[in-house]
Amino acid sequence: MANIEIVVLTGAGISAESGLPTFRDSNGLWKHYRFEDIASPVAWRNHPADVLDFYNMRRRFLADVEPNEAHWAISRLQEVASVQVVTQNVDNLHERAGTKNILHLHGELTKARSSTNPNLITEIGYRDILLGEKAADGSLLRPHIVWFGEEVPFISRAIELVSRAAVFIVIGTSLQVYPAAGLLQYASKSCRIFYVDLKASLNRLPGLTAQYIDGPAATVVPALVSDLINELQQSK
Ligand code: BV8
Repeated sequence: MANIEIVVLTGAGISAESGLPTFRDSNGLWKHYRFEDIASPVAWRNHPADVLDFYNMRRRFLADVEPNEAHWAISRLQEVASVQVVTQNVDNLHERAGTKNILHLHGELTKARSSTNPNLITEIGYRDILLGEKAADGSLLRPHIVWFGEEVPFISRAIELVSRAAVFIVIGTSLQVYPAAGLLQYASKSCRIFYVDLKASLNRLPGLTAQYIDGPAATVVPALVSDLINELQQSK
C-alpha cells in the first residue's frame, strides 16, 4: 500500500473521549441549543451575544482538554503513509496531536474573522471574542465557523481528495450534516472504506461496501492504525 492516499474524515465522536461534547448524542450540544438559534447567520444578526457566549464557552473548554489516543494514532499513520485529514470538528485536537494536512470543513474555534470579509482571519487562541469587538476592517469580529446555511468553502477540495483516496476512514460522525456527509459518495469503487463509530454497524452506508468498526475511537482507531501500518510494512 506504499504511497497510497489515505483520507480520514472525522466528526465530534473522535473528540468525545477528550471530554468535548458531541452534537446529537444524548448529552450533545444540540440537546441544549437549537442549532438554528446559535449556529446560523440569522442568530448572529439577531442575538450576537448568545452566539459569542456559545463559542466563547466552547473555546475556553478546549483550552483544558487534550487529544486522545485516536488523534495520536492518526498522527502515527501519517508518519508512514500519505494521510489527509478532513474534519468537521472546529477543535484543534488533530493539530495538537501533531497531525499535518488538516482540512477544517466547518471552521476553527481558535480563529476569528471579519463579518464582511471571510478571508480576513485572525488567530485568537482560547480567548473570548468580546461583543462589539471589531476586525481590522472595522466590521464586527465573528467566530471563524461555518454556520448552518453558510457555504462550506473547502468542500470541493475535500471531494477531490476523497475521489483520489485508496483508503477512506470515517470516524465518529453521524453523517447527518451536508455537504460533509455526502463525501462518501465520491469514494471510488476500489476505495477501501472503514466506518468507525460507537454504533457504526447500526448506520449502514447506503450503496457502499465498508468495514464497520464499532467501539470508542480512542480504543478502536489505534488498533485499526496498527493493522494498516503492518499492511504497509508488509507491502514494501
Ligand atoms: C450549506 C458549526 C448551502 C461549528 C456545523 C435546512 C436549513 C438550512 C440548511 C439545511 C437544511 N437542510 C439541510 C441543510 C443543509 C445543512 C445541513 O446539513 N443540515 C442538517 C442538520 C440536515 N448544511 C448546511 O447548512 C451547510 N451549508 O448547506 O450551505 C449553501 C451553498 C451555497 C451558498 C450558501 C449556502 C453548513 C453545515 C455546517 C454547519 N456547521 N458546525 C460548530 O458549532 O461546531 S455542523 C456540526 O455538525 C458540527 O460541525 C459537527 O461536526 C457536524 C456533524 O456532526 P457530527 O460531527 O457527526 O456529530 P454528531 O454529534 O452528529 O455525531 C457524533 C457521532 O460520534 C455519533 O455517530 C456517535 O455515535 C459517535 N460517537 C460518540 N462518541 C464516540 C463516537 N464514536 C466513536 N467513539 C466515541 N467515543
